[in-house]
Parts: sequence; structure tokens; C-alpha cells
Amino acid sequence: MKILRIEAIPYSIPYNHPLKFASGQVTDAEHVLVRIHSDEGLIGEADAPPRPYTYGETQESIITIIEKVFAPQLIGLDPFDRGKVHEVMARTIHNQVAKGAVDIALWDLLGKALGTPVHKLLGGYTDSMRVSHMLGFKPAQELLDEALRFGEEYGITTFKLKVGRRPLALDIEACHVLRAGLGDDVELYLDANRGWSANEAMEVLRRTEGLGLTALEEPCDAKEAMSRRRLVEKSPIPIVGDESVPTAGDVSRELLSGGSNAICIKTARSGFTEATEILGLCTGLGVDVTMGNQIDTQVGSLATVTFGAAHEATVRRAGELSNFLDMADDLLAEPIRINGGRISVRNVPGVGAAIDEDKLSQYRQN
Ligand code: MUC
Ligand code: MG
Repeated sequence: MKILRIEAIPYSIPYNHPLKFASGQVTDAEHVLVRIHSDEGLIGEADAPPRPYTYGETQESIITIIEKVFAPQLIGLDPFDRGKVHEVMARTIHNQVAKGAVDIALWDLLGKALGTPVHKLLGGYTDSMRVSHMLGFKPAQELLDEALRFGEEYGITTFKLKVGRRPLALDIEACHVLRAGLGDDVELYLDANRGWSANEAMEVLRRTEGLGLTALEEPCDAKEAMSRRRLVEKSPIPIVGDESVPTAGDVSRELLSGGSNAICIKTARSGFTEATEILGLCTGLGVDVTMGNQIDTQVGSLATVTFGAAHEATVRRAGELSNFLDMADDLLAEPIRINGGRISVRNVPGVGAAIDEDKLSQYRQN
């Protein structure tokens, strides 16, 4: 089998409610659908969500790097020769989300060629994941109302609160209001998207002591190496690396330098192949992982579940899988259902993210 053609299709779907966080906000899913066609008529698909404030990639840059740089070198290769594909992509630095989508689309293609679900190819540990819902910036009472609604409607009992605001009291109040309103059995953790300094993060940890928060993600820029290391040493809860660790090399650097002591894995920026390397590093070192959300569509969330459910270490914690609920629509032909706070893998060949072609025609931008 050979790679015949690679498409990078821009599309835009509005959000019903924008998601706001310390490094930016999302009002429309202006993403790229990547399609890898084989000479045998199979198509592997994946979603690429540009996050300029996180990785510097845009919808245009993802299309350009795939069409102008990757495709000419990948066309003609056997999609099973993933080592060769990765050698090609590794010649270009950065562009993690573009590379991640090509990798996932390839796995989808391989699963279809083998007639096997990709979660089985990756590890086949279990068939569903618990869902963690990400709460964006809002007044404290609105956050609590949203969390209570998600608990009632979907059975979700784990929430990640976006923080990193100034004054710090805004986020500290939100933590107290959520804990008081949700009770002790609901898991709460924080993600500051580099909004604070390490010392500000330390103050927040002091002023939220006793609330049972389970982790703090990217409190400050990991490049502030000394203060970040000091925070990791002093923090009573894990300090999770997210945007500082898109590659396995970044994970090694942050763990070895003491910049993080837990790792967020995102398939949107690491694909399944590099996510597997990252997971191996973390399990080998005894470091906890979470499956994160790149503010994914249903197509992207299904990729996260496919990888997350395949391994024991990635289902210990709830995966961030539900932010597609804020979108007005999606490309996925058969919508994801959240039942009892869980999302299931699809037992069909590939990743199982069949695209609704009418919706793609409606939302595509070229
Ligand atoms: C997250 O975990 O940080 C926000 C920005 C981004 O790149 O991902 C999201 C969620
Ligand atoms: Mg994060």
C-alpha cells in the first residue's frame, strides 16, 4: 500500500459559548481536517486544532506545512513504514499539531487496512474513559452552575478549572465556591496556562490549602526554570507540564530539570506515536499522566479516547474529553455520547471518526 494524496481541509464551526483561559480564548473551531488517501482507496482522517497562543501554529501554517513540506515527501511511502514517515516529519522542527494530525490519520488508515480498531493496535487495555470537564474563565457562581449541570446531565465528577487570572483572589474564590458547592467527592484541579509567576502560584496553593485540589498545570512559564523548580519542590500537589512538553524530548527535559512532576499527554500535538513514547517515559519513571484536551472537536476527542483507553496508566485519571459540548456542531457522523461520566472507544476499523460529508461541505472554507 502507498500514500497517494494528503488533503488539509480548513473548516470553521462556531462555539455556542467561548472558552476563555489565561493564554487565549476560542470562539470558533477554525481547524484543519487531515485526510491521507492510500492507493487502495482507503482514507485515514484526523483533526488538527491550531493553537497559535500555545504552539505558534495557525490554520494557514498547518495547511502549508502539510501541503508544501510533508506531502511531497510522504506521497509514495508505505503507510505501514511509520519510522520513515517520522524521519521525514522530524526533519522539520516544531509544527507539532500538524505532525500529530498526520500521525493519527496514518494510524486510522492502518487500522482500516488491517480491519482493526486503533485502540486495539495501541494497547487495547479497556474500552472507555472517565470524563473530566474543563471550566473556562467565568464568575464563581456561573462556574459552579456549569459544574453542577455537567454532573447532573452527564455524570461527570472531575473538573479542571482554568485559572491564571489576576488578581489571584478571582481564582481563589472560584476554588472555594466550587468545593463548597460540589462537595468533597468531586475531583478538582487547576490549569493556569502560564498566567502566573511561580511565587503567585505558591500563594494560590497556600490560600487554597485544605480544598483537596489534586494538581496544578502550567502555573507559570516552564522557561522560568529556577522558580518553577522551587515551586515543584514545595508544592504539596503535582505540578503538571502541558504546553511545555509537546514532545518526548521536552518531557525528558522538564522531568529531569524538575520543572514538572506530572505530565499531560495530548494526542492533538503528539499524535499516537509520540504520545506512546511520552507515556513510556512517564511510566518508566513513575510519573503520573493525564489525557488533556487541546479544545478538541468530537473527532479530536475520539482520538484522545482511542489512545487513553488503550493503556492502563492513562485511564487512572479522568481524561479531558467534553469541551466539544460547547460547539454549535461537529463533523463527526455519529455523535459522541457521554454516559455515566464516560466516553467509549469505537469498535470499528480505524479510530472510528467517520465524517459527515454534508457537514464538511457546510463548514469547509475552501
Ligand atoms: C489546556 O489544557 O491548556 C488551552 C490552551 C491549549 O492549548 O489547550 C487548552 C487546554
Ligand atoms: Mg493545559
